Amino acid sequence: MKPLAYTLLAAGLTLMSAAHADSVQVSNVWMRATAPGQKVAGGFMDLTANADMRLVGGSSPVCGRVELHTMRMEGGMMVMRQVPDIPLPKGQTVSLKPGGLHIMCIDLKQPLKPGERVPLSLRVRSGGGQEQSLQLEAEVRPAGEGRPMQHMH
Ligand SMILES: [Cu+2]
Repeated sequence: MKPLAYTLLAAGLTLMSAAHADSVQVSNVWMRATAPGQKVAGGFMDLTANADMRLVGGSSPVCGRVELHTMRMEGGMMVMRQVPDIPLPKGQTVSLKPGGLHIMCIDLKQPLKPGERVPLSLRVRSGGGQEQSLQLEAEVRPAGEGRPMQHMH
């Protein structure tokens, strides 16, 4: 029995150390389709980190740069601001969604059409300062989808 028990224990430790590496699970990644001539597109997703981490930036081949934005009501108007990073607290799902935190693809090189898939790379930083990049694919969805509500209080 003993050798088997040791083997299982060793395997368990290996799994634990692998699971302990800081990582972020990303799901439901989409970008809003654009009208001709539109130069920016919002991007949205759900992120769940297994340690305290931060989303610090990103890039995509379809646009010049990717910014992190927040949107909220200020004085009765929706105001959008760039933020340096988006905290991803351990074990909590952070949703980037219309009307709230989002990423913004700026200087679009082409219109985004519904149904297309767009490569998107995001940079995340661990508490210790190590950065890693996540290679994702965003689905382009029709512009009307997920439109923020007009009357938020
Ligand atoms: Cu924005």
